[in-house]
Amino acid sequence: EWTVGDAQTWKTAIEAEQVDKDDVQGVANTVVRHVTTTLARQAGNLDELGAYQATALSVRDQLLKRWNETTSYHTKNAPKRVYYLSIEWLMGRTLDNAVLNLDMRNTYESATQKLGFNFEDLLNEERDAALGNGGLGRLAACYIDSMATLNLPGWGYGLRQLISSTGEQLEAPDPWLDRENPWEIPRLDVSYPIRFYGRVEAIPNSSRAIWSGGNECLAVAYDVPIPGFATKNTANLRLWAARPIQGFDLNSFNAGNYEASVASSSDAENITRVLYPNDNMYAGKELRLKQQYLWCSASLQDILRRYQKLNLPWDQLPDYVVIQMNDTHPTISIVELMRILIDEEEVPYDVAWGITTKVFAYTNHTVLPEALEKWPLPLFENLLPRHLQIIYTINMNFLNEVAKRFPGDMDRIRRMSIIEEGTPKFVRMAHLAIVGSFKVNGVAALHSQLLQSTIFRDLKGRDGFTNVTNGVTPRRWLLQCNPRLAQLITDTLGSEHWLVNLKQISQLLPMADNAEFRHAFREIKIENKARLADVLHSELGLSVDVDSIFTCQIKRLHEYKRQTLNLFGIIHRYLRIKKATPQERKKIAKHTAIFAGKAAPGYYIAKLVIRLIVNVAKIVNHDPDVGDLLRVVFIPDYSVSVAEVLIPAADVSVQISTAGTEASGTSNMKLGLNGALLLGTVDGANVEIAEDVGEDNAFLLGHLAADVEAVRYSNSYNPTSLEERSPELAAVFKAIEAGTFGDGHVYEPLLKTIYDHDYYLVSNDFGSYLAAENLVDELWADQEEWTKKSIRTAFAMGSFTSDRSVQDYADSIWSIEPDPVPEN
Ligand code: 6GP
Repeated sequence: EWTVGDAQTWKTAIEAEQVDKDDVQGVANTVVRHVTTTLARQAGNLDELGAYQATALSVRDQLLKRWNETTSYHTKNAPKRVYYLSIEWLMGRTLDNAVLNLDMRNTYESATQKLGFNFEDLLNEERDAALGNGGLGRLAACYIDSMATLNLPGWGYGLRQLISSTGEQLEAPDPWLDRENPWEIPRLDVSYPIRFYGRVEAIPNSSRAIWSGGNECLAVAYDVPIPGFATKNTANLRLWAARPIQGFDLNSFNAGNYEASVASSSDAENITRVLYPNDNMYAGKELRLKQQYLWCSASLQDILRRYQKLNLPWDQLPDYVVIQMNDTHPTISIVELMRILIDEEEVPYDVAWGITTKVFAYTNHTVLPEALEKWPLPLFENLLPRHLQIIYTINMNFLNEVAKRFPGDMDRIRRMSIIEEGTPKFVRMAHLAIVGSFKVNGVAALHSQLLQSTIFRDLKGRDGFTNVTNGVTPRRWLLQCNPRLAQLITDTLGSEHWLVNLKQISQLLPMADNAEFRHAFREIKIENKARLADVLHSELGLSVDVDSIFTCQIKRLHEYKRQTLNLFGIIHRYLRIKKATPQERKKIAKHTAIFAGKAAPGYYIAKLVIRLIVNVAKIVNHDPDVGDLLRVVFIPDYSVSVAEVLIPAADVSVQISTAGTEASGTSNMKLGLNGALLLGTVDGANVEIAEDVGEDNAFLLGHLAADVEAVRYSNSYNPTSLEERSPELAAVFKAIEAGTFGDGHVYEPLLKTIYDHDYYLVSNDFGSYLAAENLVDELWADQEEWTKKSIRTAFAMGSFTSDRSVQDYADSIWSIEPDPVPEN
């Protein structure tokens, strides 16, 4: 197998590099080698950041060996692979996750201890990799963890954004790469040219064309190895960065024009610099389309280059490649594959289309109309002229078929067209994604059903749609964030196998009736709450009572997610406390209401909600009448790492979106897995969660999806006063307007959305929300009962692992098999 040099020398050298997973001294050796060589530092003046970096580099060495073995094994075997295209990858920190997956946590802990450092402190030196905004980006991170763990041959493709503008609450940019990032490997040798703008010349008597001119830049690969849990398999996340084609314009430089000599370089690099900060909201900026095209074109060139090494005809591509599109952001890759096949590989149009539509599958993550991508046609045509031509042909063929099936139904044709008529016209990316994919899926049962009955009603036959309910990785969201609960599960089950087969935790359901187990379970919850309380105290100077009910609503700020309902409930509670007699006060349950999440910079109403939460907290937390009955916490700079501290400490999981709006939700799964009781609407994955944990172990509330439209209509067209819809809410609004929480008029625009129209049914669901909260309080009074329900919740979450989701995709969409790298 050795093609260069002396085989024995290579083998001996590789063996010398092996470190046994229990070899503390061996691990310490590799850490110190990085201290003295890679970092060029001395043992004597090493700080925690340096120690973190050396430790991370040592772990990275382990990952890279496995990564190399996986890559060469798969190259040899050439299995069918899945490529997961996601514009967001919300990875969080890597070190702890990596050592856990490698089963080397104890070894690294001891080794760093012997070198004079506390491993936990080193973990805190790592910056979160925050290449994402919310659910969609974190889902991709959980899925690639599961792909590696399930030994499925697959890669992720994304963008190496340098700055996420949501990095800080105050919208200071988050230059998360300002420290060296040990987890990425620059592959300066893996790069592809990317064209923008330019002109198109048709080639007579063919469907081919030549696209030339315009601007060109390069996409350069950065690889992030992704270890599976308890397997050698290590997947790859390949991120693209834009670079100029020639780094530096020497002519301008020599002519003394220094600005011009660097301009082309920074122009190109700007393409991938920022992460767009919107969640469930489309922005429509040209730079974003550039990002999308650069990422899609580079990924496709990379995928096709790998395929071409097999020397097979193009029509076998779908036997080796399946591309899963995480929402519509990568939809242009459908057209890019067509362009490459037709224009560069000279494949006839119909053959190219037959191949393409067997390669792509599309996951939808939202039914909100404001999130659906549609590009103004002039902008699109200017940037990607050849792609627009191909889209026209795709659309023409598609609409011809529709016309055949529904003769004369012009209305339907207008609704279904990939091009939206008007001034300007728009390219509807979801329509293109559906037409170009062999499978379309939603992310929870209710959501997938709504896709077919509402927004995509006309677009695809029944067998083109399917459902894959979301899941979360139990490695990060239980083992890593809640090690004591993980240990309790392992000890009780007698094995760690549940971590790769989460269904097994259902065997622990009967433990709800075991008093000793309940005690142990509750102790862990209290300890996790104490850990959070410490953080709140040291970071925010706030003291909270660990005996209070910790309610947690942690997600992006969005009107449809209704942080308002929670907040107005808190104000209602505050007013009740203020009025209560000493006798009544004794009956009021203590609450600590925790919010965390970011608002998109331009989302005015969402920012007002944050402002009101923060101002309510200021008043409530310092009001002597309140005592310890109520605390309100807004945690700034929400991140994956913050979530890892919050989730194990939550008693109640607040999931109260207007029914029919939240596609799935995933914090509901993480919180449930850690024993928080669900306080939620009948929406998204709440439906399936409630089904599995049993409705008597959850608190459901609010109008059902089927009724929302009628209530909404009536809010708009047969308006009643707020007082009539909800007297309790009217009282809350009066308190806000009276300036109880500072300038009342500031909140007018927010309150107005509910006075008028109330599109998200806040007033209509408020009574039901308060009633559900009362049930929560009643249950809390009986701690044994509460713990029973908490145990029944946690151990009924076996279906909501991303392993199950990814296996579903592999079986029902991707048709791929595991291909484990042999263990020596
Ligand atoms: C989110 C959905 O809002 C959430 O319900 C779901 O759990 C998550 O995707 C993962 O499927 N959608 C987005 O974050 C988004 O930006 C365009 O959708």
